[in-house]
Amino acid sequence: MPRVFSGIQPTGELHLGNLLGAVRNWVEDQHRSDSFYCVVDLHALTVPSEPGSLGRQTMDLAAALLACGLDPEACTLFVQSHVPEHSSLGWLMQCTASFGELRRMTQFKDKSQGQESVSAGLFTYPTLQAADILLYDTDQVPVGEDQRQHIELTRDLAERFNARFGETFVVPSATIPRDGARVMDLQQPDRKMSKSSSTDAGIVFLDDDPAVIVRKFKRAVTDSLGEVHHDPEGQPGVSNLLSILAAATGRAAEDVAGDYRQYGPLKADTGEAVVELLRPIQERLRDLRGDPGTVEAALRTGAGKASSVAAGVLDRAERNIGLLPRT
Ligand code: AQP
Repeated sequence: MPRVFSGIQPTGELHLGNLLGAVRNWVEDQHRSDSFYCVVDLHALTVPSEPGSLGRQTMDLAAALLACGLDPEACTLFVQSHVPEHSSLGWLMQCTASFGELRRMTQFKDKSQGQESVSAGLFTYPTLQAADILLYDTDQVPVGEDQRQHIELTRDLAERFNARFGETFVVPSATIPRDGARVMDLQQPDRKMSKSSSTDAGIVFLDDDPAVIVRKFKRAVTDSLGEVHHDPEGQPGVSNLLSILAAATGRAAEDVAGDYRQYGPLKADTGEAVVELLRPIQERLRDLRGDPGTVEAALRTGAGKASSVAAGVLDRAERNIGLLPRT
């Protein structure tokens, strides 16, 4: 079975982009791969947050992932800081990457823009992400389109390390879905839907009320062309709706476009399809929020399984790079 690894930051509530771009594929992969899914809380430290909120957000995100269908019997779900090997290998990766290649990362440019103070961690976090992936001898990394550049960097670092210090890491590949790979903000369709957007109107959160979801789609920004084509460059708002409807109903966006001539019915049907997609997830999430013991137990088991793999790979990397073995 291929080994799969992916992670998600507890920087806010899970949204439709996270679900369609990544988490839905994780749920499918857990039955056909040896899958490791990680709530990457150390990555969340790279941007400022309310003191004391990170633990709560980590628990809530873990509950949301279980509600989406991750099954602790079928996959390994854990919290990054519970497996200290991530930080240790992160340092080896920092020393493998160059300043120039980190400076080229577009996510760093996006996230640092306009910030008063930018942490060194935000600059180096792709090296910790590389460590996260490489620690599990990962074959495939299911992610949204925005992560493609970071997975390319991970591959480069693995190949460089292997060439300098001998075969150490499996070189992973990204798996990116056809529809839903880049869900755009409903109010600013030229920007990806993101937890940290300044306004909520363009983001569909997993536990938004059905009436709120329908309203957000009704108010989605489109254009004045009055035609329905899947053309992300020319009609970004309309194309985003088509991609979401396609991803929610398992059809191709170009095919869905043929069903519509006006924007109103497209918005209404997309809103309804998303409400139906989220309904069972919301029910499970309500139950899990009232049962923190179940979430904690899943994370405890997951950390144990993850540590046993991570320890072996870190040991291999430390020996190959030449660190003195512990006796
Ligand atoms: N809009 C999106 N469309 C498709 N996929 C997306 N992903 C994120 N946004 C979209 C995918 O979700 C996974 C987890 O991402 P993350 O939350 O760890 O980090 P992110 O990509 O930085 O997501 P956000 O929402 O934009 O968070 P903030 O605002 O904290 O930076 C990844 O596989 C990602 O591709």
